[in-house]
Amino acid sequence: MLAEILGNKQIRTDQDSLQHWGKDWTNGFTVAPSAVVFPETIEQLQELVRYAISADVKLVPSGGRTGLSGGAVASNGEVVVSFDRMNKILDFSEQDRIVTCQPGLITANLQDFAEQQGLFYPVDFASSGSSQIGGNVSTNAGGIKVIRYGLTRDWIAGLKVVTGTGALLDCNAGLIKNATGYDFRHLMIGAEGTLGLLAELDVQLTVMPEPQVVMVMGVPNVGDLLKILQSFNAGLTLSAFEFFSDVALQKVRDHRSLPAPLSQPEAFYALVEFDESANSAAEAAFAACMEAGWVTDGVVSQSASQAAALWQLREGISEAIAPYTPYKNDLSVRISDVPEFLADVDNYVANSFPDFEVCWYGHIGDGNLHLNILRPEHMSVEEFFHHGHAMSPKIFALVAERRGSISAEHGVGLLKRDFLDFSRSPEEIALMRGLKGLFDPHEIFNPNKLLPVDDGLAADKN
Ligand code: 2HG
Ligand code: ZN
Repeated sequence: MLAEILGNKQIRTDQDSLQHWGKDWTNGFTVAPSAVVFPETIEQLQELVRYAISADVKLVPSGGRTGLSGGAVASNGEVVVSFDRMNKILDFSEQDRIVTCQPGLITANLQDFAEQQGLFYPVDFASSGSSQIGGNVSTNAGGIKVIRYGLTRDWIAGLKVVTGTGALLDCNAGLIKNATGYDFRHLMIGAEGTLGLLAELDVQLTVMPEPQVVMVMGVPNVGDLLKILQSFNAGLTLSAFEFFSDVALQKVRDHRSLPAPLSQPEAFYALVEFDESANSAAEAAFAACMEAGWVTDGVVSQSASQAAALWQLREGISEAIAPYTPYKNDLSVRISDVPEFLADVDNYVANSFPDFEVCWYGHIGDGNLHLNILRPEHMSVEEFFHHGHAMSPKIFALVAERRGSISAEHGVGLLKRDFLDFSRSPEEIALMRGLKGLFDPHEIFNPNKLLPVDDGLAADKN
């Protein structure tokens, strides 16, 4: 009985709670957990696992529920394990610059804590005000500063995890050097809650960067974006290199009533961020790009608030297009493959669904494109998703042609589970299954996520 493990206030079974905690930001999946629980200690996590084994109950770990691949959706009577009450900072070592925290800590609270120490936690994205660090670890979250600082994986110095037998593993303990074999820490990062319940995290902080300057440029030809990136990279260290199309800009401007950044619209825009001291190098790169005709105009922030206002143009897009119930995709190819890949996807959509509007944006400096196709007003959500389903294998085939990834940062979850073989080989998937069996022998964690259903059939690629 759950009530033997947890207090009354730590268990909810009312419909509103089940619907609230039983899903993330992904649309289109049934939401039907049997209970939501709110453990507060590692011991309670272990007891929950033992209970799940004995009662044959499945557990769905749940963080800030900002995921976009259905990784935290509970569709079939599972117990949702919310980390909302395991949200504390437990320790900080000034010498090591390591914060030890619980997995439910909100990402923005970690960033604020770092700042209070005069330090910096560099993984950042639009949903950092709601997402939890445990969820970030589970998807190896990327975001807007990867080009300079890397992914969540690069900042996790250690973690504790409760495996599917109830055992507690203490992985790496904040060490810099550790040559004692397989690093289970890295296996848990990006595992989407399929191998264990994260119990504690050691997060590395770094030095605070200089104040940042943001520049937005108008770019008529998407193919020139990489030339612009190269030109900036040659002269300075960028903290971000993002892009968005004019379609995306119009949506975010309408949604937030924002002014146009430039006097004339362009088909695409590049947003770059850099240290204040790199200002003149950035101006020189900008001038070279203008000279070459890759860029037609630009605007540079003169203050932190102007920088934040320019960032809104990029970070507000996802929210602004949500009412269009878009067909969403989060893809990556090598940076050098981006222009051709993007053109191939554009051609495919234009030829197959001429009245669909494509809204491109993303972390182009990482080769990571967010492809959102907007539902036409006259079309029902059902019909549109049906077309989306038909589009997926075609688009993923274009990804696979370039040995790219069908999920760059949002994860596989339920959404892309049946398409995993476009990015991972049968041998890899078999090894993944083997690992799942080792860490979760009773199959209690996050059922049906990440790994394709093992029916012996390959996903339909036609
Ligand atoms: C972003 O970069 C997020 O804005 C969300 O990863 C992307 O909604 C999306 O497609
Ligand atoms: Zn993103």
